[in-house]
Amino acid sequence: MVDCIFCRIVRREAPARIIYQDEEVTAFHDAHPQAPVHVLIVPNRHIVGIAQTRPEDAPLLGKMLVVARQLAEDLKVTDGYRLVVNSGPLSGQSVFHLHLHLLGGRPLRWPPG
Ligand code: DGP
Repeated sequence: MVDCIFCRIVRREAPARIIYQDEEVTAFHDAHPQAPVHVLIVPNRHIVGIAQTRPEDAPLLGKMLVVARQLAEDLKVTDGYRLVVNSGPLSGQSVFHLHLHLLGGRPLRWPPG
């Protein structure tokens, strides 16, 4: 069993505001929100990051996007939201369990920093 904060959130051993969970993915509010809506969608299975995924993970990755789209609707940010995956230390990835950020509820500048 991997000792990882997001694994512990998935197993409900660490506190988090979980807003969606099924047998494959869990979504919860980010502890340090960068926008009025900032949700993380993670696979329940420990995967270090997008760089460590395999072709067989395509359905799981698709599922994460589908859940993000549905949450964007549920959280009423369909007028503008952004989905982000940081990969590797130069990107700012700080938690090494794959996660998709859903950010919305404010104007989002481009390019990101
Ligand atoms: P990244 O920089 O892409 O690795 O994003 C990690 C995000 O995870 C960051 O926005 C803060 C969030 N985060 C870190 N630890 C926790 C935690 O224990 N609970 C929750 N809800 N979010 C966390």
